[in-house]
Amino acid sequence: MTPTTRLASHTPARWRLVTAAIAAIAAISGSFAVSGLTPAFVGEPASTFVVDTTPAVVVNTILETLGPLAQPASFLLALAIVTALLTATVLLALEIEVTAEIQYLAVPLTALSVWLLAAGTTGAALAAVAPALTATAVVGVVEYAAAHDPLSVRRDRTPDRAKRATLQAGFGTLSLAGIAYVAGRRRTPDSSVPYLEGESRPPLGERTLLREAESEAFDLPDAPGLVSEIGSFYTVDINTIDPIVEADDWRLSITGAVGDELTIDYDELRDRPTERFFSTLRCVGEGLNDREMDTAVWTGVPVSELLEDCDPDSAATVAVVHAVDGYWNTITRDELERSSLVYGMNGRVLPREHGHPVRLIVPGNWGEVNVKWVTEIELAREDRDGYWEERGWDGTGEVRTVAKLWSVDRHEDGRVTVGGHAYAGRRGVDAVEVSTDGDETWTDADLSADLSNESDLEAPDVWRQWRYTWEPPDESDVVVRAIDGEGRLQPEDESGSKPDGASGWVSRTIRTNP
Ligand SMILES: Nc1nc2c(c(=O)[nH]1)N[C@H]1C(S)=C(S)[C@@H](COP(=O)(O)O)O[C@H]1N2
Ligand SMILES: [Mo]
Repeated sequence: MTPTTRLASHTPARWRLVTAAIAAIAAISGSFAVSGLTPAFVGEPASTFVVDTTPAVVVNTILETLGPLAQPASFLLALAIVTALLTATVLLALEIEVTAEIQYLAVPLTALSVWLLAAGTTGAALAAVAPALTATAVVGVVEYAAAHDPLSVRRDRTPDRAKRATLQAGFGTLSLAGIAYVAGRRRTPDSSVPYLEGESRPPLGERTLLREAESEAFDLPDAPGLVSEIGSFYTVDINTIDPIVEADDWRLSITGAVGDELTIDYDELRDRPTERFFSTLRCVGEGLNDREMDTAVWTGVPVSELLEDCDPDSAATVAVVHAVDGYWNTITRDELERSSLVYGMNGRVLPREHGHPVRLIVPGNWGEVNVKWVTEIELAREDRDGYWEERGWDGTGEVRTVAKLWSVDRHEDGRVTVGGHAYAGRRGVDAVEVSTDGDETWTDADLSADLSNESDLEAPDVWRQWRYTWEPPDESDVVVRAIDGEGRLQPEDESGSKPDGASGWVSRTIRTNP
């Protein structure tokens, strides 16, 4: 029996599934090659979906168990969802061809449906052509091979050529994925951001602060200086792919309980009086000795400067700060009055991952209130839960005092230098004490200069480094604790980070010959 048409769909059902899956991967690769990690990438809506629909308890458990791996894990889950959706779409096209018995029908159907899916979810019609084309190419190649397969018509033989074509399409797609990865990385907006004022170095004010930080810093192996480099400065946010907001499109509104609402654009913000200052950020979700704590020189405008123009209601005791990514948080009116809207970081334009073009910096409070990609400051008369407060955290207030042990430096003469960073928000750090006998006796560590007086800010908020050198016996139990500027000792009782930040003293056993 010789059929008059030889449909690709005469291949067994499992090969159609394999073909569809390969087409799906080709589509994702094509999309990434053209769009990179931007909102036009087909993976983006799925990752937003994953973030938005994962219940709070699950998010918290994942964050606690996976820590820094939580973000890549949720991205992989998003990619798996897109792969499944695209596979189903292409498979449907192939099955329709089988049912309709119209040769090559799956080719236009794939093109149309993949495009619709990509364009519909990302909203980027033009960029959606890429995944549609790559998926269609895979289906087309397999169809063609099957149509010219003399064996596929014989029931007792597997359709070898179609099978081979499917495998080849698979390998082809793998190499496409490799090329797409390289191309897509290039399309992903560069994080090596330009300096403010478009010069080849930081502007004078920022340069002075950066130089001061550099000259005062201890050189502690494995630990940052007094200012963290962009790129190694930690990032925490609810997005798997960060929003891209062009400075020209950015607006900030001050709304709610104000006499006159105010909307300001990027140029208008940059025309306002500028201040530059050190400020340390620390995430409330951070483990006691973890590294979600960093310091930068920020450049921006005091929020009080803008509030003067909009006549806030005297009963407006809080401000709800909103962002492009749907994130929001609430701070008190006092905290708002001493916050800044910053557009510069370490003398550079504020990078995308830290909230480009403008974020809020609230000196002394936990990281979560330092809203990135800020769009609206809504004054209100009553307190309201923020994004993380709705999820059981209590991390909008002042940071806890902490001394980190991040650096262990073994010298050739047998002595050891331990060191790290201590931070107590606006209270400042007065001393760091070290015990090398597990909490029996305590000695003052060396402290790096207090940089807070260098900033333009009235309420400085900056960490200090500490270090201590001694000649240990074979093994010593090192414990560190900070004393804040109000003379208060860092509390010893241990607690995890949820809901209001990890507590306890960092300790570590140091062996001379590890
Ligand atoms: N828009 C927005 N702002 C945000 C977040 C977010 O998810 N979305 N995360 C907050 C949290 S939890 C922290 S700790 C800080 C981290 O700032 P960084 O990424 O610049 O270090 O940003 C805060 N601002
Ligand atoms: Mo955070």
